Amino acid sequence: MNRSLLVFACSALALLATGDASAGLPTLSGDLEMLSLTDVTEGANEDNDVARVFLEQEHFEYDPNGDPPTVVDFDSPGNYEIVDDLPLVKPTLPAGFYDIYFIHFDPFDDFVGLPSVDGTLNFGKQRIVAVSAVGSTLDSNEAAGLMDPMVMYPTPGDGGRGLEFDSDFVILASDRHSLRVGLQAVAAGYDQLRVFVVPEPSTLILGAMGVVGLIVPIIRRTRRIT
Ligand SMILES: [Ca+2]
Ligand SMILES: [Ca+2]
Repeated sequence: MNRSLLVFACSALALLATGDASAGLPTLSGDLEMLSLTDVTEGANEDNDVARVFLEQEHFEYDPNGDPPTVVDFDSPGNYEIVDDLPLVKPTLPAGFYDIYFIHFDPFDDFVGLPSVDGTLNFGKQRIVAVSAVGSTLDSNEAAGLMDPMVMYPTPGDGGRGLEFDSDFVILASDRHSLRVGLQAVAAGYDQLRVFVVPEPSTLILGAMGVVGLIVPIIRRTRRIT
């Protein structure tokens, strides 16, 4: 009896420790739509009214000692509305296991007016670690393998793909659970971002503590009985 309870406790702890690393897809609101894309080059998936979001990699292990180094555009909560809001030196992405999401907004090139979208991704129990939103940064991520190998990406150096931090904006919430994006078409350009998320560590620890708290008294009780 004790033994089977211990096995159960160990299995539960192992499950919590290794993760339900992905706590499910983010909840989207506003002009965002979850849609897997296989081609994010300009013109391949155009829409004036919605930006597409998809999971590029799930639980991807990035190790800067083994993989090519890569950078991100910001890794701190805040409002990024103008170029000066971005850090002067691009932060490097720390080692870790990431779920990586891609956001793609590409209006039709013959648009009238200025198509724009505004929406929020809420990652629930996952935490946003970093965001890439400049073309050269997105290129760097892809060169380091932080992308979906089944997706066709823009040619490195394609300046049209990143955000313009005067007409576009990104807000990373202070709790790191949600990201708001406001994207606007400029000429024939398009807007792309990459978001790196990890499970909230506190939920794993609290979950493991909860299991221990439940199991230990049961084991003690059965020991007394047997
Ligand atoms: Ca276009
Ligand atoms: Ca833009």
